[in-house]
Amino acid sequence: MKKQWKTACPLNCYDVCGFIVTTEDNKLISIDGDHDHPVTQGKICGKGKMIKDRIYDPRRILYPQKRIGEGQFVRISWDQAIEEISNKMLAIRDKYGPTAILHSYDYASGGLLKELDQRFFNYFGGMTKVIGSLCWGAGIKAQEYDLGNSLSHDVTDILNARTIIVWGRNVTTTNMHLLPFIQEAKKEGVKLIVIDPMKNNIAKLADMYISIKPGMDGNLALAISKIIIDNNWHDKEFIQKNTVGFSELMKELNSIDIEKISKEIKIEVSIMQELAKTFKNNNPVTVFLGLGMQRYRNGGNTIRAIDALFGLTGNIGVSGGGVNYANLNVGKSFNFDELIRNDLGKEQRTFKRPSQADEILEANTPPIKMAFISRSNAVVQLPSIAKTMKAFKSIDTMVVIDMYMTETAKIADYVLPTTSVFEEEDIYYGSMFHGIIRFGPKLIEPPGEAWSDLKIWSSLAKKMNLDGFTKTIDEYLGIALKPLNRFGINLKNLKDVGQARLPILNIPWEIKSFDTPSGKFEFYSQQAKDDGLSPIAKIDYPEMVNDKKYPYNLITIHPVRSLHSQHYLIHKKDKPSITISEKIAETKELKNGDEIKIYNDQGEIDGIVKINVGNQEDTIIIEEGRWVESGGAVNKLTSNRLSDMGNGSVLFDCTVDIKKYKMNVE
Ligand SMILES: Nc1nc2c(c(=O)[nH]1)N[C@H]1C(S)=C(S)[C@@H](COP(=O)(O)OP(=O)(O)OC[C@H]3O[C@@H](n4cnc5c(=O)[nH]c(N)nc54)[C@H](O)[C@@H]3O)O[C@H]1N2
Ligand SMILES: Nc1nc2c(c(=O)[nH]1)N[C@H]1C(S)=C(S)[C@@H](COP(=O)(O)OP(=O)(O)OC[C@H]3O[C@@H](n4cnc5c(=O)[nH]c(N)nc54)[C@H](O)[C@@H]3O)O[C@H]1N2
Ligand code: SF4
Ligand SMILES: [Mo]
Repeated sequence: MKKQWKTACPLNCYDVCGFIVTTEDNKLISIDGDHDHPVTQGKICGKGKMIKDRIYDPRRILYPQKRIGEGQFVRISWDQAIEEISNKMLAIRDKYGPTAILHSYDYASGGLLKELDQRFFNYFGGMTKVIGSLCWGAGIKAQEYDLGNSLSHDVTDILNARTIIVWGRNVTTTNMHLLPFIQEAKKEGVKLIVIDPMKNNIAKLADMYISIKPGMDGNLALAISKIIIDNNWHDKEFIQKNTVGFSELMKELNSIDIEKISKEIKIEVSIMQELAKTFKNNNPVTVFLGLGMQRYRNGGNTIRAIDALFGLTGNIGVSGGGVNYANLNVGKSFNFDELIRNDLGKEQRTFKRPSQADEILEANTPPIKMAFISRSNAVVQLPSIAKTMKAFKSIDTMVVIDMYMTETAKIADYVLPTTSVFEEEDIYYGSMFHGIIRFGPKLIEPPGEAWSDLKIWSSLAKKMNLDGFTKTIDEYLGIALKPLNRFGINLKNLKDVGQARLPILNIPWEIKSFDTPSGKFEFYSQQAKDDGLSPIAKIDYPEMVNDKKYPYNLITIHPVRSLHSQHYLIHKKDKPSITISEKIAETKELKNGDEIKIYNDQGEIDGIVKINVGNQEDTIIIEEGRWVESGGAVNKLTSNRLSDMGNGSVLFDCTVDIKKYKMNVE
């Protein structure tokens, strides 16, 4: 009999869409949008729909696998897998201590129970774990310095703005459910400004599109701030009552040479003046910050400079304003402390996510003897594939938990097959955008012998006699929801209704009490200074401006058709489009369809030229996520250095050159 279920998209995406899933006799029939979801309102993207193809793909791993040679695996039983892995863990802990075991993970699923992998290692007595982020680390830290937290307005508040700035967020690709709200606001006469090196689809809808040189947004924000102050357009009352460090910021602004910045960032002074005037004539202004623009050496400073612009114009804590970057209070609503029990992991060492390969290779007190990789396709998604491969291959025993033989799984010693979203129960949430959470029931039986991540960790714990892993799923979810009970959200009603709106503020900072040490918005952050950074946002540059060897900036944006590497499993292998500006096309005598190589010291990749009119002149854009075997894996070219703050990545702070090897003769 056909049945319909409410659930959610588990993919690591802004939108965490509401799904209606139809099943019939333990078979998935279709995945559709749920009109009952207040933000996603019945629409979902192709990646969500394609979860079905992933689930039924014949390449799904159905049984535990043990590697017996280069690329060769044999099926083993779960008993054998659990026994051998536990024995190795115990022997390593005895000889070297628990920090000789690395737990490297990312956030591939929005399921709450997925965090229990950390509980496992804490009950084990510790581990080496990864901190920081490939994704948004620098910007999060920046907002913590300025505001004490990174919070977004309820998306409907966009209608109260008079200007919307989409600053480096590729809305139509990465956050498609923001688009209808922008369109509605536009109909009401709200002005849309887009600042991005790429003339993307949201830029094409804008009233004003500003093409900026990559990594230079902070300098633009400071230049606009200076113009605003020179014209006396700043919000003196907000500054006086709610901020600290304005005079120090003023000193930095006074030293700025607007003409020089204009040349460096490739934006005319008149455009900067027009932008500045918007903050006077068309307030309140709200900004949707993307994550791409902080994946540079100076990424944190960039976000601090933009925060400062919004602080000095009083666009923080007001309806229609806001510096929308992340929405961390979503994740902070749950009782993760009790779920994860970090207090129990007595011996802990940390590696930084982006640079973990270097740290694995350098570690000797103790060395890394074993690694667990879960919720991540690290080989493809970490910067510098060559370094990642070298580091992982240097580890005696590597265990990967995944549903597919990814290029990370292929070099593992044990590959453990896990269940997919509809084969297990969980609660789904995301800290990037909205505060609607959903319960996802188990809808179908897992294929073969796939086990949920939780069952894998619980079985390992049982084998090693670690207590703390005997609770039921309901008990774990109950613990997570405890802080929400007083707001009427508990597991029973979440299961009954299917979704709940978290009690987070629609307008963050409305009462002007900030989570900083001073309780105010901090233009000047003593914490930043104590961390060895500039206490205020300053003129700063990405690493690539110093690179004289390779002339072009390479930005490797998130793919339209895939959630990172995940959907490339299904897509037919094709060469990536390499999007270039008109100027590059002219200089290198390239036209659409030509086959080219882009390269730097680290490697090269092939692709097909696509010219995008309006793109920043020296910038090349390729989508990330392609697998190494299909030839377009962009992290062959990226660097694993760290950004200025928050242990963020510098994935976009990358330079390359171009070689043509085949002309398009059409
Ligand atoms: N389809 C799809 N959607 C996704 C994902 C996916 O893989 N596929 N991934 C999800 C995840 S994990 C994340 S983190 C988000 C990321 O969401 P976004 O931040 O929107 O996406 P990115 O591709 O990281 O960044 C892309 C935008 O930043 C611009 N950009 C790059 N450098 C600069 C710069 O220096 N200045 C400015 N102003 N702009 C710059 C690019 O041109 C592009 O428009 O998307 C989520 N949504
Ligand atoms: N060059 C470049 N590189 C980038 C980026 C970029 O913009 N440019 N973006 C970065 C960003 S923002 C991010 S967030 C990272 C993402 O990096 P990853 O999270 O490593 O990327 P995915 O390709 O989504 O890989 C997730 C893997 O987890 C598996 N998986 C899915 N669900 C589960 C589950 O429930 N349990 C387990 N055990 N496994 C599961 C999937 O099958 C898949 O193989 O990539 C980063 N890398
Ligand atoms: S990938 Fe994002 S937009 Fe697509 S269905 Fe999932 S949550 Fe929605
Ligand atoms: Mo991300």
